[in-house]
Order: sequence, then C-alpha cells, then structure tokens
Amino acid sequence: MRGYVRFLLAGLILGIAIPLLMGAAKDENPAEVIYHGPFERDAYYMFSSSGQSGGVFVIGIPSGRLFMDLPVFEPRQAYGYAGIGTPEREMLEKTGGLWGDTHHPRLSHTGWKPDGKWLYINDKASTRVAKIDLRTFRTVLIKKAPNTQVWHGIALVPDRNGTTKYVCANGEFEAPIPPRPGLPGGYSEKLIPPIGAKVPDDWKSPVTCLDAETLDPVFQVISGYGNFDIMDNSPSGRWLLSNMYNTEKGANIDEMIKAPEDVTQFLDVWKAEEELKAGRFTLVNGVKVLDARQSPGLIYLLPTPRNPHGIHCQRLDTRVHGEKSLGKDTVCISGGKLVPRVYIYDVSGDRPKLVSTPWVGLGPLHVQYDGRGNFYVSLFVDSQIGAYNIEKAIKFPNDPDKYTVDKIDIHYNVGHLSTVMNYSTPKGDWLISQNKMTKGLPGFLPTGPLEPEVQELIDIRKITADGKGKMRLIYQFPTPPEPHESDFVEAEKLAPLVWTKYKKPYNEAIKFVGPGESRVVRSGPKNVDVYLTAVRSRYGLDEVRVKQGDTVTLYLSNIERLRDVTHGFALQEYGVHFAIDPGDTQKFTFVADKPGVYWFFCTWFCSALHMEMRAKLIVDPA
Ligand code: CUK
Ligand code: CUA
Ligand code: CA
Repeated sequence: MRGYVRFLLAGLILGIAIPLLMGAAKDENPAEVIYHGPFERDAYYMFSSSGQSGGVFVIGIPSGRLFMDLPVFEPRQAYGYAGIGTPEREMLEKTGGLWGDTHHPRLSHTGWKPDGKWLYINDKASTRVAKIDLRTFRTVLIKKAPNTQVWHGIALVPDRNGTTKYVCANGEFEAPIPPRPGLPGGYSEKLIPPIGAKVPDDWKSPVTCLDAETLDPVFQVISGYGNFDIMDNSPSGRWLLSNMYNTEKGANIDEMIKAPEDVTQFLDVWKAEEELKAGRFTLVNGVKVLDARQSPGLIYLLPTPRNPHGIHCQRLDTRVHGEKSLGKDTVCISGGKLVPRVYIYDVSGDRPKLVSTPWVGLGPLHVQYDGRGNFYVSLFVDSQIGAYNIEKAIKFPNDPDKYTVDKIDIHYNVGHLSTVMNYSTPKGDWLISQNKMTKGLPGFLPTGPLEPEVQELIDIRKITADGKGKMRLIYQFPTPPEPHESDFVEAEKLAPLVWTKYKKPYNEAIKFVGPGESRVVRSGPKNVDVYLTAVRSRYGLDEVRVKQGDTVTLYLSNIERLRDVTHGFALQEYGVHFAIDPGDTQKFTFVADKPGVYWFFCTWFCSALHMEMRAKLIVDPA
C-alpha cells in the first residue's frame, strides 16, 4: 500500500515537474544557447584586455572560446611579435619596456558604430596607448605622451558625425606640471617640493587627448585637481568624464579616503577645441596644455561617491530607440568603492547635472547598460551584479524595491562587467562578468595557488524596458590573467574585413622579397643584407655566409598564397625567433659575433616536410 502511495506521489510530482522542465528546456536550455558545434560561428567578437599579460584576448561570444591571445605590450614569440632585433621591439623599448598592464580596449567607430578598423588599448604601467590593425590583428603603433603618469581610463571621442577623432586618456597618478609661461621644458627648472601627507598643488594628472590616427597628443587639460581613474565619453562626443578618487590630494591611502565625497570631472571637448583655436593654451614639453582655471566652462565638477571607480555613459540600442538615438546624450553613472550607492548624472543639456543617488549594494565598481533603459552594476564586495531601471532610479531614489530589477550572484568579486556592444549600439542580450577571484570554484580544475580568471556569461534578454524580468547565469569559462574590460563588434561585420593573407604594400618600410629574389648583398664593409623567402617547405637559400662581426639585416618574406600557412624562423645561439604570416615580410637585425655554423629552422608546422625546412648560417671567423 505504502509503495502504491509513493508511486502515486512520484507520478504526481513527475507529472508536474516534467512539463515544467520541458517548458524550461524549450527556451531556457543554456547548452542550446552557448554550445557551438563544429562549423558554428559566434555572433560577436569580444576584445578583452588581458591585464598583466600585456595584450588582448580575442574571444567568441556567446561561446566563450578563446581565439587569440593578441600581444601588444609584451613580446610573444609564438606570433614572432617584437622579437630581438625587430622594429616592433624597438617601438616597445622606446616607449617604456617589454611588458604592459592593459585595461581598456576600445574599437574605432564610423557613424557611432564599430567600423572594424582599429582597436585601441592602454598600458597603465608605462603610460602608453597602442593601435591594433584589425585586418591583420597586429599591433602597428604604440605611443606615449609627456607631462603625465599612468594612463588608466581611456575613451574614444567621436567627431560630430560619430567617427573616432581622439583617443583620450586619464593620468591617474599625480606628477609635477606647472604650465606657466617662461618655464621652457616644463617642471625641470623648478625644485620638486616635498610631498609629506599631501600631493603638492602643482602636481597634476592631466586628461590627454591624442590624435586617433597618429597617437600624437593634440591637447592636455589640467585644473586645480588631479588624479583621474576611469573615463568615458558621452555618445555625442561633447562630454569627457573622468572619475577622481583623490580629491583630498592625499599622498597615502589614509589621506585619500578622508573626504565623504569625491568628484567627477566633465570636460567639454567642444569648448576645449574652441580654446585651442583661440590660442588659450601653454606649450609644455611640446604639448598644448589648457588650464581649466583660466577657461570657465571648460570643466564642470560634480560630486561622486566617495572613492569612485567606474564612470560609464549610456548608449541606446537603435533597434529599440531608432536611428536618431545614435550620438544622443542621456545619462552617465558613477560607482564608488566605499559607498553602496551610484550617482546618476544627466548629460543631455549644456551643463551636466547630478539627478539621483540610488542605493545599489556593497562595493559598486562598474556600470553597464542594456540599451533598453536599464543599468547593471558590478558589486565587488557583495559578489553580485544588480540590474536597475534608470527612470525609476531617478524617480524613486529612496525606494530600491521600485527600481531594482534583479540581482544575481557571481563567483567571485566582479571587477568590470560588459554588456555586448555597450560602447556603441547595445544589444541587450549578454552580459559578461569579469571576475577577479576564483576561490576554488567547484567545477574549475585547480592550477596551484593561482587559479584562472572566471568569466561568467549572463543572459539579460528577459530584462524588459520597464524594468522587469530575471538575469540568468548560463556559462563559466576561464581565461589567463587578467581581463579588465571588453569591447565588442558583430562577427558578421568584422569577419569579412579580416585579411586572409597580407596585401602589399602593408609595411612600406620593409620591401617584399618575391619568389626568386633571395640573395645575400654586402652593403658595407661590416654590413650584410639578406633577402630570403619562405614557402612550403624551404627557405630561398640553403646557405647564408657572413663574416664574424658583420651586422646582418634579414628581410624574410612569406610568399605563400594560402591563408594560415605561417612560417617561423629560429636561429640557433642568437636568440632570434619570428613568425611570418602569408604575404608578410619581417625584418630583423643582429650582429654575427659568434663564428661557426648555425642551423636556422621553421617553427610553425607548415607541411609534412616542415622538419626539413632548415638552412645554414655560416659565420666565417674574422
Ligand atoms: S579598472 Cu580593472 S576592474 Cu583598470 Cu577598468 Cu575597474
Ligand atoms: Cu615552414 Cu614549418
Ligand atoms: Ca577620496
């Protein structure tokens, strides 16, 4: 009898549960959403900074597959990037060093949309910005600027048509700059005052705006304040927002967290351009420096949560709001590390206004938008992401029940969160939580005291424009250290623009060596130029002969016509390695100071006869 009841009960439960489960499976099965079977392409490219790895991770979304660990500020021998004796190496060494700390990647825009041309990223450590060519996924330019230390936040400011014009960067750490006339060379003629517990008044951290094409500084702006952290621009390109956590001008942490509120700076870029035209600037180390204290209306300072971090402006999804919403300024939101609130600014008018300070949770860092009217906040301390309705948060700032849409646990301690295409035309489909701690996450294989970083994919498609619905955590994937932020472009937009082989002339400075043009040319008493081709599976010469002490410049061209047939070149004893993609030419220089016979060989498995792809460098004793 008992068995019969149990059977009945089980049947009843299953009878309810099975249809429920099936209903859920119909549109909610995460595997169906993120699983990409053989030959299935992702919808988006995600470009994520790789932090201390010094480059950019290229990841497919929603699958989370890592497609490339793109080197920028660090040599990467697998890609033959910035090897010994290469021009890239020289560019890195000139601008600060062989490692970097990348934070904020941004894609260039035309008409407010990613145009698939350039990717920019900052190196916080050496105050540099790099430009990556998205036809080849290669870093092509790296520059730094004077008068500033440690570029943290960056933003791409568009012109009036929504085309990327400036790459602007925040100087985070204060450094002495008196932009006073009569002091050529800037601060060098002035004694550096002692710091004590306060940063001296003439130590600034300017906002620097670079020409997006050349990365040369166009102008810098200083004010009575310094220390800027995260940056964003309003969609129109008029406002450039910088968060400042050290309004106190403290020289240590105790000083830096004293004030109950800090400041967000709103820089009027259009006004800055007028000031430049009118000649109201001072040249400091060759850079036009605008001083906001002498140009009223150039900056506005508004209160921000104590020790703020992320400042992010809303872009609207054109599918929801129409084409006219492109470039329209609405709101920007600032999070603060020490207050459980965010501050909402209205930037739609001629003067930015603080309109609401809603409560969100502990440790709010970064803010993103879905383009439908909701914002999402990473809550570092709570290990949660909160979703909130903007309109309601402005109307009922003291009633979290009214404006809070949903909260979801993440694992653990989220830094940035990225909604897909948030910096152009938000799609409102996925949110990627870029977490800082893994903490022995069940399901992740332990890798020693240091664990991989966890990225979590959250489905936000069910969150509606009127602030209802639930987020859903559907996938976790690891990456090497340490992503900060991401930018996105549709795969269907970028994929067709990516080259399958190098086109000539790509680098005019390095001449392509065509089939049959391999040769050794003595160009001076102590100089030898070697022109060499690589094709499956041999180099253009079986033997290269030089004299001990010669400076050898090698031009190596990959003359393959087929995509993805990359060849390598590794030279024994000389520490030289590089890789050349189809159609590309690379150049490197070394001094042949060790006499002997050295095999050089291909490192990319290019054909069945790849092992045989080797030749000799003979260095005759002097
Ligand atoms: S910062 Cu990394 S978590 Cu450099 Cu954008 Cu906030
Ligand atoms: Cu060329 Cu292996
Ligand atoms: Ca502070």
